[in-house]
Amino acid sequence: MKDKNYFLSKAQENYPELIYTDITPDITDFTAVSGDSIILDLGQHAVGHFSFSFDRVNVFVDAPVRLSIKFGEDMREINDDFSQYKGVLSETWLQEEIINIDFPQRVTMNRRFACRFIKITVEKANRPIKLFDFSFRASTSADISALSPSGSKDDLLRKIDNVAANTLKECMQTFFEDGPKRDRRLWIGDLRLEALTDYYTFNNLEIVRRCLYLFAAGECNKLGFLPSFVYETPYYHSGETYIEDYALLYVVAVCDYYEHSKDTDTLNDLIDICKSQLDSFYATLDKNLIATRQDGWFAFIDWCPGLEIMTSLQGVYIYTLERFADLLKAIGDDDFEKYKSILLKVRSACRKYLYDENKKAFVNSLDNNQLSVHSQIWMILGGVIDGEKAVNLLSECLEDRTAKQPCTPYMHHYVVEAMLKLGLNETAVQYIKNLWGGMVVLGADTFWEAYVPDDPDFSPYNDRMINSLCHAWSCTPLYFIRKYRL
Ligand code: RAM
Repeated sequence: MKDKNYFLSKAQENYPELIYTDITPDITDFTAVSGDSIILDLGQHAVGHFSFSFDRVNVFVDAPVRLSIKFGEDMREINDDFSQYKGVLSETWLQEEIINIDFPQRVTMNRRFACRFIKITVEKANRPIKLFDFSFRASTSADISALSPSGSKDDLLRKIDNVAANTLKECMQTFFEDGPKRDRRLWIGDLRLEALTDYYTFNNLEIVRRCLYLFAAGECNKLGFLPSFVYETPYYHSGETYIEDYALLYVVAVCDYYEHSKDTDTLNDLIDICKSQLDSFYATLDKNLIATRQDGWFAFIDWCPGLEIMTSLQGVYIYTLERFADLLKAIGDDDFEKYKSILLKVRSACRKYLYDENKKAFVNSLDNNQLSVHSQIWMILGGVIDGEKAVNLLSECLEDRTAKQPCTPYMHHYVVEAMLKLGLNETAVQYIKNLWGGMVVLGADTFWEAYVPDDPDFSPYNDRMINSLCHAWSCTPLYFIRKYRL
């Protein structure tokens, strides 16, 4: 019987092994009095536990010593004043600890941190103290020895490839985390992109299977959709948020996995869940086969303020239908005809109801007549429009300053995918160089959760300090570079 316990036991069978590395920062010791501070540089982004030794200098310590220890994914974060934080997510994600140490000892901090830089400030020491033997025990389930060179002849693309591989490596722990600083959980949208990139880097299929099974064990909502995230640590907990586009992308992640691995056992375990996600979505369509808003309903698409998402969501649906129908055909499943025929009907409904002939774009009342890059991209990816018409639409909307533009590398991923689908390889290369290359030029060791070149302070959460600077969904340029040999 394939129930929650079965799926959780399969997830457990695929528990990946963590690989540990001890990193020693550039500075070996630090003699200090109250008010002194020091910044350690690990020389790379790392996820793990920090430890150091503490002793007196001459006179015994006299009283407990108080340190504040701040972890920054970059130097900007180290210099930020966390007391000024005004974002919408909890400030407890900001990585700063106050610790009191009673007497000379080796200190290993309990909590896991994601950082490249560590700033230690001596808040109070009654006598001079010495801190030394700094060490950071980093973990990942990515086997770096499995990584082949990028193969690109282009210097910047090779750098981008390298930063992307680091990003994925850092997010690969005992499951695919969205960000090792925040939210440290498994989201479907991130999983799909991490898995794709994993196939071209570490090829750790265990972790992909584990994550697919963790969602299979999730509690569906009233509409029948999988949760958009699950927690894995310290015990399994199915998330409370339901995102329809993510539920669909779960199906795509299964298709990607099967295409890459040809693992029929896992596919057989998950195929009914895939069908149920598409059937649940079908139930939300109106008589014209266009999706309708539901109670307790949420679609993500991108963190773009004020973005209307109905057309994009419909595009994600057709994109998923197409991938799933192809999969069913490949494995000889009798339901192939059913999904294929829905696909064709829904696609023509989109042409009829979502496209504006005058504006020559997918602009409609369902989205309050908003023009967005997102809608155009998802209609292209859904095969609603193609050829020269699609090529023109794509370049016009990207240049149109009145159109809503993508805000996250997650959405930029799908822009690049659309370009490559239309055969615009050179345009895709330029786009990757501008976007991900822009972060490289700004010194990124890993790719950021959000990046808007004209607005360096952009945050989906109303404060840049909480942004994750090593974010799973940003690792995909590597996938494009390697798959398409850019
Ligand atoms: C944020 C995270 C995560 C993403 C969701 C929708 O909380 O960045 O990666 O999948 O949004």
